[in-house]
Amino acid sequence: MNLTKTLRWFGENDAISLREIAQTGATGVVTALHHIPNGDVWTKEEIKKTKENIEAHGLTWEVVESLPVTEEIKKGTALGKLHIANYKESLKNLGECGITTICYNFMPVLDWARTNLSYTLPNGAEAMYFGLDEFAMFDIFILRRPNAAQDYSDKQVKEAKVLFESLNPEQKEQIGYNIIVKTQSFIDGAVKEGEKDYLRLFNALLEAYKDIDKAQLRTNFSFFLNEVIPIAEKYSVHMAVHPDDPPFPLLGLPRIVSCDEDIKWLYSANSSPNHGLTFCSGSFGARKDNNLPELFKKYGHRVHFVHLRATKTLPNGDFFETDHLDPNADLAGLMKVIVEEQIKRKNQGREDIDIPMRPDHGHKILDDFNREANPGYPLLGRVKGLAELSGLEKGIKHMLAAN
Ligand code: DNO
Repeated sequence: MNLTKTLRWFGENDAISLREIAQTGATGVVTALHHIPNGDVWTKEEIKKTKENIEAHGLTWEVVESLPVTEEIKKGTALGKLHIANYKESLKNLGECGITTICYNFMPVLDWARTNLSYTLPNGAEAMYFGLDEFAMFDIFILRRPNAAQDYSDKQVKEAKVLFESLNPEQKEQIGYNIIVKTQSFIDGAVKEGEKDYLRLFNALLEAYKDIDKAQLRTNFSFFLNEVIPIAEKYSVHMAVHPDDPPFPLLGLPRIVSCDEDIKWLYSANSSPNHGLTFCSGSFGARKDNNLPELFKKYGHRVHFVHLRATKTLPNGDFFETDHLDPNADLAGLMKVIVEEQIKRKNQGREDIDIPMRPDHGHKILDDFNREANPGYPLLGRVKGLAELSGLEKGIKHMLAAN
């Protein structure tokens, strides 16, 4: 009984190779067919090529992250229906190729968001940071989203203005580019690398959601689930939705996978065990009312994939990605509950005991400063996280005599 250790790999364009991943202690890889445009079918031929490549390195393709849900599906348009048909085809093909855990998200336009990708920690390592004032500044003064100021308090608008006026043009450009392009393009987001007019394009993408509130987004999500989950059941595939990161609304967009009440809704929207959650501790953990061990205790029976990462929230509400085992984040408490869930599954005779997990993100440390990596995915920082979390799991299992 072990959590299946994985690392994320971004395909042949990733500066980190499968040969290196094979040496880290991970036995599995989390990846996607990044070369296939969002909404198109993943053919068996393409799936097999990637699978064989991974297996040639002694690894297994454990999880797809992500099989992208297009903006059209999230908006519930006619083209979205065609994309859903393609999605089902991809699920069938993946299931038939033996790849049965699928991570995806239902966040409109913007997947994860950070305002600073290289926040220096006291020991010289770099982490990623989300600043509320910086984000407000981006929204109101850089993006200039119509009526954006209405979403913030007067104090926040004032502070955002002061911040904006203190930055030079390059810094302003950088922050917009990071939020819209740099953190999104490598995960197949809506705006691609090389897009010159990204501010305008991004505003247009946001504008398309002006009539979609939380209730409507939930309706569109339910529709998607009721279409794809029967296919997941038929091909023994587990769908695992990723929570919102950060877990609160941004840019006037609704967010629907952020907290206890959302997960409750999510599970009730479709009751199949093939429909569940990617439990991302870093995403849920950035909100004070989310108690990680409690949430897992409640909803762990339908968790199909685990992302382990710790965040530290500052008094002003900003947060940054701290050490995986930072005592403030209680990942030890969470790991204990995960192990208990494994024991439960074993006693129930379930087959999905070795839940796949990956250390989510990592600090930039040591030799990471000398090589390329996507934001959040430097090799050594993640390997350190993987080693720490694996030791934690082993120690807890030893104490509980659970093997
Ligand atoms: C960022 C990731 C997310 C995640 C997607 C899953 O590093 O955690 O982009 O992969 O939300 O669909």
